[in-house]
Amino acid sequence: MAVERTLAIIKPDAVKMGVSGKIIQRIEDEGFKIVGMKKIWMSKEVAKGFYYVHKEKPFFEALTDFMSSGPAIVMVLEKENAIKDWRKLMGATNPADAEEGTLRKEFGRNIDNNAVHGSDAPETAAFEIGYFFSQIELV
Ligand code: RTP
Ligand code: MG
Repeated sequence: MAVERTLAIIKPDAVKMGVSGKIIQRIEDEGFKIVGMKKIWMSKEVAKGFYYVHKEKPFFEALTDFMSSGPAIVMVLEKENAIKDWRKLMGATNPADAEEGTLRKEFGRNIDNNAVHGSDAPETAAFEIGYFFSQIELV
């Protein structure tokens, strides 16, 4: 299996709830190396650019309002099979469907406030990492 990098976000709901530390601990416990991390408050425009693949979806406005509603923590995680393994640790998009032991089960409140984000494929990971990080910020 190849060592991969993925883009993870602790979304504004989880940062506001004060559970960032717990989520970061889980990330390290599960064997991910944090190679980049920063706290940012996305503007609406930045949020729209990040989720542009969803621009035609009915939830686009609500999603980008939410993502720009407060500070978030963006991270680059590295590990073998990082993309799939991080999605697995996050759990299903809707916390109501998320398995026991996943972050969205524990910290997500509903489909709009679901605590964490993860890239869904190597191409999206490359785009999303480059969207928030320059090469010298990844160590
Ligand atoms: P994310 O991109 O945030 O990691 O979430 P995801 O891959 O699990 O889900 P995605 O399909 O990419 O959707 C992005 C975010 O939009 C909201 N959403 N709402 N009402 C709906 O049917 C619906 N579908 C998606 C969720 O907040 C989701 O995280
Ligand atoms: Mg997605």
